[in-house]
Amino acid sequence: MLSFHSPIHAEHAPPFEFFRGERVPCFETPARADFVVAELQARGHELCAPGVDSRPLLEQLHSARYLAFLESAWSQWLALDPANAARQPFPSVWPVRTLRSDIEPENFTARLGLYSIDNGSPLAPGTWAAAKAGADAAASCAAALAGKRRAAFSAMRPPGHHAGADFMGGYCFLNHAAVAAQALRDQGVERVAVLDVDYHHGNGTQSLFYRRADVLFVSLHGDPRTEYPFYSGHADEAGEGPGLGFNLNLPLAAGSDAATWFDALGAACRRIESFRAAALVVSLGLDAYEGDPISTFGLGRGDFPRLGERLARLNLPTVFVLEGGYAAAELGANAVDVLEGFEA
Ligand code: Q9C
Ligand code: ZN
Repeated sequence: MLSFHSPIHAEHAPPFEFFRGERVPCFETPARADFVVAELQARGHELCAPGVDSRPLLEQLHSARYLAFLESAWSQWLALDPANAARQPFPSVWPVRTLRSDIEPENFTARLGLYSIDNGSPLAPGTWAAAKAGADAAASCAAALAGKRRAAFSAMRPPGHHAGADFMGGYCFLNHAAVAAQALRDQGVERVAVLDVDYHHGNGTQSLFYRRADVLFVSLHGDPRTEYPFYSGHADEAGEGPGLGFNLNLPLAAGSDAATWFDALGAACRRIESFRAAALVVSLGLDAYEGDPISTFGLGRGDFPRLGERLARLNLPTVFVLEGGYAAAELGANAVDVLEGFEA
C-alpha cells in the first residue's frame, strides 16, 4: 500500500511520562514508527515523503490560539530558563468546570493545563515538527485518494485521535485522522466515515465532528468506566444538533476477546454502510493486540489480516492513519498485516 512517512517523527522523543507519581519511560516512542517503516520496506510497500502542507486543514479543525501555543511551546518553555532544555514541562492548573478558560494566562505551565486533558502527553523540542509532519502525511493520504488510489497509509507518530480543537491528550497533539477526513470533504466527498479501532476512545475526533452530519464517527474501544480517556466514549454519546445520530460509540468491557471485538466491528461496518459513506478514514491503533502493555483486549496476531479483510468489504477509498499500539516490536507486523489483509 502507498504509505507516507517522514523521519521528522523522531524529533518528538520525550524522555519520560508519569505513572503513579513516578517517572517511567514513554510508551509512545520513535521506535514504534521505525518498526512500522521497517516492516513496510521488508514487505515491499511503496513509501513516500508527505508533500501536502496541512496548515489550512489544521486551521479549520484546531483553534488559532491552540495552534499558536503548540507551535511555540518549546521555545516559550526555554525562554523561562535555559536550563529548561533538560526539563520536561508539566501542566500546573486545569480550568475544570467553574473555572474560566476564555482568558489565556501568561504563565506557561498554567497555559499548558488550559490546553491539556491529562498529565500524560509530554512535550519535547520537536513535538510541533513531528505532529505537523504527521498532519502533512494524513493530508497526503487524502490527496492520494483524489489521485484515484484505492487506499493510503500514514505511518507517522505521535498519534492524533485524543487531540481536539484546542487540547492535547493521550500522547496526541494534532488530530491526523480529522485532517484526512476534512481533506476528503474539501475534495468534494459528500459523506466521510471515520472508524476508530484504537483501544482507547477517540475523544478528540469525536469532539471535532460531534455537531456535523457530513462526517460519521464510529469507535470501538475499552469501556471508559475503566479505561482511558474515562470522560468520553460512552454508548449514549450520539452527536448533537445537526450531528445527532452521526456518532456511534461501541464501548467493550476491559478484557474483551477477539470474537466480541469482531462482532462490534461488524456493527460498526453496518452503520458505515447505512450512512452511505463515500470514503473511509481508519484511526488504526493496534493496541487491541493481546500483547499490548497498557491495554486489555485479546486480539491475536492472526486477527489483524482479518481486520483488514473486513474493512476492504466496505469497498471504499480508505485512508489508514497510525494511532496507538505499544507492543513496539510487533507493531510493524500487526499494522502491515491490516494493510495486506485489506489489499488481499
Ligand atoms: N500508564 C493512544 O493510544 N494513559 N493513547 C496511559 C499508562 C494514556 C493512549 C497510562 C493512554 C493514551 C493514542
Ligand atoms: Zn490507544
